[in-house]
Amino acid sequence: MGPPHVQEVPAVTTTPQAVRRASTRRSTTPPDPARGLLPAAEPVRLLDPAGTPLPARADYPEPPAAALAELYRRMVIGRRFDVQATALTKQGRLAVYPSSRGQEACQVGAMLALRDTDWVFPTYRESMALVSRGLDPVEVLTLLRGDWHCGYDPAARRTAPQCTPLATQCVHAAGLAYGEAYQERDTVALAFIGDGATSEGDFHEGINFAAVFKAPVVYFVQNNRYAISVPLSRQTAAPSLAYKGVGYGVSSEQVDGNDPVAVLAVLTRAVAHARAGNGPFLVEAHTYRMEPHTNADDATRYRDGAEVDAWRDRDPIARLETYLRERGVLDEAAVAAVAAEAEEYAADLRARMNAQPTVDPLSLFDHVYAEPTPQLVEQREQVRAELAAAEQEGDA
Ligand SMILES: Cc1ncc(C[n+]2csc(CCOP(=O)(O)OP(=O)(O)O)c2C)c(N)n1
Ligand SMILES: [Mg+2]
Repeated sequence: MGPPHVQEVPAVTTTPQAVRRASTRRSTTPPDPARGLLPAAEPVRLLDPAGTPLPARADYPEPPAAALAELYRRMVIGRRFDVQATALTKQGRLAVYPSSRGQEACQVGAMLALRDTDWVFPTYRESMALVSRGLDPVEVLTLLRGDWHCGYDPAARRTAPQCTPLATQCVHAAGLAYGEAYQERDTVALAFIGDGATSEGDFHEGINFAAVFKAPVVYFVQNNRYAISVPLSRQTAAPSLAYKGVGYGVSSEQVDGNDPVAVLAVLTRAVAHARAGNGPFLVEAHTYRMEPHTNADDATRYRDGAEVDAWRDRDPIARLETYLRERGVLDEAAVAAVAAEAEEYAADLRARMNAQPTVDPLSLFDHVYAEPTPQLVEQREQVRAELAAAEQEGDA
């Protein structure tokens, strides 16, 4: 018996032509429409969890040593930034901070795979990625400090505001990328998205639009295994989130998100695919957020310490450091220099965040409507009068 897709020849078809037709049917395997779209069965990995290199792969060449050294440097600084930002929430300097500790390979790898002229569409989780892109950390934290604007100039930095409404950035990225391609510029847009947010309609609408119109977008799913307290097993029955691309005709891959070398290699290929005009690419990185969802969350209520400890053993920075020391790319002095640079970075951030921001309370009413409503005009006047009275009291 042939494979199930080969049709049986009906008994009545005995003419030579029919026999020829039947034999042609037998020898032709129908083309697989999902060929080239499916992710690897196992996440791509170039280093094992201890930092030992795995056999080289022709499909994902290892990035040059200089790029890996820079990846290491930015990951160390990125983690120090993250620790500092978390401390600032405890000191009342930040309203809220969603940490991405443990996800450094994804945060930094994504930025290194892009050109400065490419666009980034981040979520609230991507502060580390943005500072690693070279944005001023005080500007990046402005929104989380409670200001009404995102702190940096999105057009100048080619970085959209950090998005809190889940998955909306997927649609924005598709539109921006389509517009850039339409104007014959080879810009790529990279949209970050979490595992939970791939259940949102905007993810599906964005990726479908990008696929149909061949918009150069890389959808980068950081699967950190939780959407606040909802574990992946309650989120999806898909074999891997990367499979969500295949149904839309989008090339997809999955990667070990705690293997910095593999993350950079896979994203480099994904970005090249999009830039070459082949349409979007979906990458799922398997990773883990080591900290609670934000400083306002208590993660011990929904996951146990043993799980967190198991992921601590897969630390992406230690993994890359071991590998680069082994290869002679890093030595004791280089590691110490990077650590010192990270401390200086944190000290500067601390000093600037501890300075009292000058905020005009009346700016709360700006940019709400082009024409303020009568209620807003009245409320603004109330606040103005209260501020004036408080100032007079202070003077008296
Ligand atoms: C449209 C929308 N629904 C719900 C929320 C509330 N919310 C904020 S973060 C979050 C979990 C998202 O999880 P995931 O996509 O896995 O990203 P992660 O926070 O793990 O990076 C939820 C449900 C929201 N911000 N926007
Ligand atoms: Mg998540």
